[in-house]
Amino acid sequence: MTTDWRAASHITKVDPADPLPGNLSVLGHTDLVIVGGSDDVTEANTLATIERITAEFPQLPVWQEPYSGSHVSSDTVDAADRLSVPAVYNGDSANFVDKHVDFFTEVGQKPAELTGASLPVVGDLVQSKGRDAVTALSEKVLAEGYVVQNLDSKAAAESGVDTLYTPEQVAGAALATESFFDFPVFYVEYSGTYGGPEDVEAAAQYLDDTALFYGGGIQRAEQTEEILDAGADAVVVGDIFHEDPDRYLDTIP
Ligand code: 1GP
Repeated sequence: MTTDWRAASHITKVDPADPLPGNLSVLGHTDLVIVGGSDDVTEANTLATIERITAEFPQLPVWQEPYSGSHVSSDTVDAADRLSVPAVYNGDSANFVDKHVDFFTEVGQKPAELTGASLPVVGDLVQSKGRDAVTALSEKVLAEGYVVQNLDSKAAAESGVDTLYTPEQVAGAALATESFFDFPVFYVEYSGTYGGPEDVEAAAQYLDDTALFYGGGIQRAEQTEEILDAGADAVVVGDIFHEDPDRYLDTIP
């Protein structure tokens, strides 16, 4: 485990809508936890999941990856180290531009929620507290340039993806992520199926400062190694953590 996310090579994606394994000790072997899912996510289940993990592993970085502003509150912003927000290149335009403008519009308009319902609701105080809360959120936001490469995944349905990118397009999206958008993370997402190293190799050639994450279908240490050898900074392991914590341990080299 490392406390610097930029040094992470093994990441666990925890779905707040799925039950956590009874014994969380396996998370002692991962470098970063991302709490997010594509179905039935709420602010309450997100917060409960983050708090359960940070209570057991106070040094482990934990990010919240919301797909709606309704998942975000001052409590989740306080509890998570970062708020990672996917921008999906091969999704519909709503998932690259509109959704994010809507997200920040919504966040900017809910100072009372962000500051907590117990605060006295008096004009300037709430407004200034609200602005502080929005500022705190903005400081934690981290954009992820995303390419979703499994059409059958919930991630594809959620982000309006109906076309896969060629490796050349993945390389172009990676180059744009670092040189144009300046996002700190580029994420090759095969959620639910193992995509192999080809897209990772294509993306890695253009990434120096931007971290390259690969997620999807990792079940064995050999796959983790293949993806890291292809140039990824980190693999993201999801389903198997919920399904079988013993087999999850097999994803760690
Ligand atoms: C999902 O990339 C992650 O967002 C991990 O994928 O669930 O297939 O491991 P899996």
